[in-house]
Amino acid sequence: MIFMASQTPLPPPAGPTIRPKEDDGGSVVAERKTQKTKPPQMYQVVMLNDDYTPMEFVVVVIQEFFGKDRETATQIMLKIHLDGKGICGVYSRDVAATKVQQVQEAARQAGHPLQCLSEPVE
Ligand code: TYC
Repeated sequence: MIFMASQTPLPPPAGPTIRPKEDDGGSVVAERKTQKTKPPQMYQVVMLNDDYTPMEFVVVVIQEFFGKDRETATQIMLKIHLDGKGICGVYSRDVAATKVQQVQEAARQAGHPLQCLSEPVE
């Protein structure tokens, strides 16, 4: 059976920590401990299509809050328009939550029903 990687492989575990330890005979013994820290869970901000928010508004929001240039923002907007949803960016949990709030507030102020959410990356 062939398994496909669904995300970037984890970095190799950090090298062992070698800590000198006194044994009963007074000699020094090196003790190995493999580091177990995992990279943090990342979150993707997903924007949803609707029938009312103007395309131009979505493009500007993607440029402003997700740091995309106009061409990239337009491609993302069109993908959302055609597929129903699309990923605007991937961030740590708190940053993703802030992006969602910023988009929701901008949409609310402009009177558009634009929706977005954040979800853990696979
Ligand atoms: N479907 C909208 C329209 O035709 C445009 C749109 C694109 C709205 C992306 C929301 O996330 C969205 N005006």
